[in-house]
Amino acid sequence: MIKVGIIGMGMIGRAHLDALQRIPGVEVVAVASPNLEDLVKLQEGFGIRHVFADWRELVDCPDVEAVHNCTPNHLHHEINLACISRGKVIFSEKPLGMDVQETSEAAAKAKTSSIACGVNFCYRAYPMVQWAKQLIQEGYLGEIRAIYGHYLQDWLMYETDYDWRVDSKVGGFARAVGDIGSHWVDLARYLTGLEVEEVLADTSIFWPQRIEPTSGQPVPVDTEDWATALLRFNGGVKGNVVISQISGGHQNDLQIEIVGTKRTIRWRQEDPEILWIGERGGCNQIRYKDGSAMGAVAAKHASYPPGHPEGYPDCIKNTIANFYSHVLGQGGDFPTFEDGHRAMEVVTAIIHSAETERWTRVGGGL
Ligand code: NAI
Ligand code: SOE
Repeated sequence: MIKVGIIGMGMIGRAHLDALQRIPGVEVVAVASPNLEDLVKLQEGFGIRHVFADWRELVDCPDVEAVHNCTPNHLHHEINLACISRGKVIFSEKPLGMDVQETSEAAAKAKTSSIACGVNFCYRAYPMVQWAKQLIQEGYLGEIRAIYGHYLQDWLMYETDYDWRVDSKVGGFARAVGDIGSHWVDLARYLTGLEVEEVLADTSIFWPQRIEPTSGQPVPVDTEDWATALLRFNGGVKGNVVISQISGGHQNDLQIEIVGTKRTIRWRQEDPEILWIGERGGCNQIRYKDGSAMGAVAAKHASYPPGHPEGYPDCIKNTIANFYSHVLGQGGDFPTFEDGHRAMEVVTAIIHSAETERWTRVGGGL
């Protein structure tokens, strides 16, 4: 059994705990978060050996072999590097760091270390995304011409909506683009194997101040609610993406459409069991998850039979299962720190392009 510790027990830390309990060969032995009272409830409820108020104690705990970093963004880098330096497996939440300086350092350290280092770009691991990737690799779409889509949310649409992500010191200089745009970019890269080379972007802060709930007072906001970006991928492939956290009615609406010379496919996170296939003169199709008909890799990501819907907790579980399959030497396709750095390079170029109102080249990886 690989002994795992989770740092940060908010929304996603609990999702990691849930996922880890569904994966053979791993055992959660420790959790860390500032609120010890909550942790004690988790300890009793799930039989977790150690609880720590300070993440450093968890990283130093000799019982812990692998760490899941589920803290707010400003803590990702320090914790990830502490794990690598202690030889502990690290699975970090996204974004990998606050800026490209941090993400390039983390990716470089991960590359030269023998430690497994993963980042939770979880949307890759839905069965229908896996199947879409397989279809693209087999040439079912023909040559790729364009990639476009959006990632829209509405949970920050009012002036009274507030979260640590709004504060650039905690969330980073890019909010909507870093928080959710990074997922879209990762998915585009993962599905097609293409890299974004240049961007031309426009961003908006629709709420230059928001009401901070603890004080009830307005505070200035310096992170974007919105971005539109034209993208140039390598090989002349065109793209565009709309990223918004103020679009009423869109809760977690990530959509990606890929146009090839033969066919087009579309996948949408809020209807994850469906893949739309468009074909001129070919009766467009809506295809549903069915492990028996999708090919071995995609089928491995479907834990239940057709007609038994799987969703967000399952894609987290699949992502983490793939990571531990790699850790256990059984092979496993998972998002690496290099992927985390690549996504941050695109995020940075989008914000820079909006500031300068110019086409901006994206850094070229490590
Ligand atoms: P959250 O605000 O719900 O939870 C953050 C947790 O970290 C809280 O329990 C908080 O007490 C804890 N924390 C704060 N300071 C800490 C410290 N010094 N040491 C230990 N714990 C500390 O936030 P949420 O939504 O869980 O997000 C956390 C991270 O996960 C973010 O980086 C976010 O981008 C990422 N995330 C990724 C998702 C994905 O789909 N891959 C989904 C949701 C979040
Ligand atoms: C909030 O915007 C959030 O939880 C992001 O932090 C996640 O990465 C995304 O998957 C869902 O929305």
